[in-house]
Amino acid sequence: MIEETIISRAIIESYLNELLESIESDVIIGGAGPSGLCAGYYLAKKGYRVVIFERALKLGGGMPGGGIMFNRIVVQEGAREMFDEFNIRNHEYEPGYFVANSLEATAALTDKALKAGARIFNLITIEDVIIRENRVSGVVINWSSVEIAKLHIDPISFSSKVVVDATGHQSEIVHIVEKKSGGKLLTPSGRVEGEKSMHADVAEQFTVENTKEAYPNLFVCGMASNAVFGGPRMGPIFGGMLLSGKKVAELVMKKL
Ligand code: 48H
Repeated sequence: MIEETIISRAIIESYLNELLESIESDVIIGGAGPSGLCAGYYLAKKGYRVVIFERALKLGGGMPGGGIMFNRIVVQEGAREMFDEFNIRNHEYEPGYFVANSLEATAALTDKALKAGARIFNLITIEDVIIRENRVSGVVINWSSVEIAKLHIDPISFSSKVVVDATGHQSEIVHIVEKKSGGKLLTPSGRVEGEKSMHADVAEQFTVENTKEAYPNLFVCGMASNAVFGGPRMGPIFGGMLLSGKKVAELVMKKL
């Protein structure tokens, strides 16, 4: 006989235990798009306590949508080893251009990050940060449904040694810090420089080069790097996102 109350208890207890264990961690990553998942995987694999908060119901950010809803992505020469690392099947379309199914890529990144030990909480939005002595030391979260319904309900806080903004084009966490720190970011102007128009070749390099600390203890990766440091966009080529996730993991490990 199946008892409904046991199902309820199993879900509530299991989820709350994991949430409680996540109140203090090494790294909080905002956003479970390709760069955030990739960063989470590399950090968790090395034994760091990683917590990822994702606003949406489903993971993958812009990846499952491929290019204009055609569920395919491309990576360039130099990023193909990332496909190998995550066991994402692909083929060389033209020399140097590797194409893969974006749903398989999303599933593979998610599976690897979770199995490496990253704790992923979907349906949760980071709406603020904790700053102590001019350093980011955690995030403030609420249910995404509270945000969507515009309910006046206070959030709760989670602390970590480092925070990674992997929230994509909006670079939401850095924007919060910019607003509340009065423009003291580690960017040329001290503010968010803003994303520029499409230029895939430049953009892919820019993403990786500008994967770095944007405020003490707050790193950016993926599309947030371009938005914060003023680089162009690149369309549905994802090598830069994956390499950026890997790079931010390495930088965070050095910092910790
Ligand atoms: C919790 C949040 C919050 C928040 C947002 O957009 P993403 O896929 O991000 P990246 O940088 O890993 O990948 C970018 C890529 O998908 C892309 O858009 C490309 C390559 N564009 C090129 C172009 O020219 O357009 O994922 C970010 C994730 C999303 O799932 C959001 O829901 C989530 O972050 N998110 N989660 N708290 N405040 N803000």
